[in-house]
Amino acid sequence: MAKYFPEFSESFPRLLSSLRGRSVAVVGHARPDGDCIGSQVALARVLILLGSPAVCVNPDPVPRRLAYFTKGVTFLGTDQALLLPEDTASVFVDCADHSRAGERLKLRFPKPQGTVDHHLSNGGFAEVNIVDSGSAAACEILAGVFLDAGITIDTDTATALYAGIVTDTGQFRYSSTSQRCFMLAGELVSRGASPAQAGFELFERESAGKLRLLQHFLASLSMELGGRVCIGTLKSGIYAETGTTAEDTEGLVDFARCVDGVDVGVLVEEKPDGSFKASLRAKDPLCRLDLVAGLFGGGGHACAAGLNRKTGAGEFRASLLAALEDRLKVVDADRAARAR
Ligand SMILES: [Mn+2]
Repeated sequence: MAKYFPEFSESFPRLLSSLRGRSVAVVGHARPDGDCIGSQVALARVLILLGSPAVCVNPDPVPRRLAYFTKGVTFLGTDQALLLPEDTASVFVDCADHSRAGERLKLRFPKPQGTVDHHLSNGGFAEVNIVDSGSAAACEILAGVFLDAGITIDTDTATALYAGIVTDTGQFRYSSTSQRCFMLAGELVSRGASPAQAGFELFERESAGKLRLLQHFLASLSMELGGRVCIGTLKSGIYAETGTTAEDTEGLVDFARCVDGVDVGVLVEEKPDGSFKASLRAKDPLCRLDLVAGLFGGGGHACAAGLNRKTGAGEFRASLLAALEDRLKVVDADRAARAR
């Protein structure tokens, strides 16, 4: 009996049987986070257990703090993945569409056998789409469908899944955190995942440079739209100056969001070539930041979205604030309607 995801009780076993005996690439997105790495590792470990030679493929290296969660699996970069046998199947995890893994991997795996994802904007680009935007994490979906299908979850798989749930729920705080997250986290702990060890690896191993980066970010913060939007910028060259890398930006935007009265926190990272990346975070899913990011070619979740632009850093701040101002008017109208 499917307890956690009855809607996938037919499709997930169908995905597994389509992969049986085949080599599989479990593909994740660029700049991978805990949910991406956790879901890649967990699915690859289960496929290996079921007899399919599976490897993880990611356009970027595994971040230092997530290496602990990769036991028993191999990660390949894009160049190495292009050398995989022609008939290698693919499953994309935590990716709203397969371009999130980069254009070269999209071309290499044009018609994936499966996707396991929780992004609102995932339109279902694979043969079997295990997509639920009501889930806090791709790891929540995987944990549920594994248990529903009676698949054995060993300690290292449980640990990888737990890491994904704990990161994508903001340590069980974000609005996406449901009773199901706690039930599944409990099942994973009963199978050997250690909240203390996972918490240590994820949140208590920051680099000293991260604190210097945080100082720069906090110094750059400015309140906009009457204190409802808080924006911080990391100037190009800041990584070299502080001895950090792009992975050290993880969590910075939460300092912008967590201020009382702020609806949306923003982190803008400027790059030497004039391109930039923006991360948007909201407290309330009514903000639908996936729609705001979509105006600039990005996407994501209602409370967490992002975008990358090649040019236009100069004008971006004003355009973004105009878009957020429009969005917050809709939010205010929605809130007023709910209060009535
Ligand atoms: Mn995720």
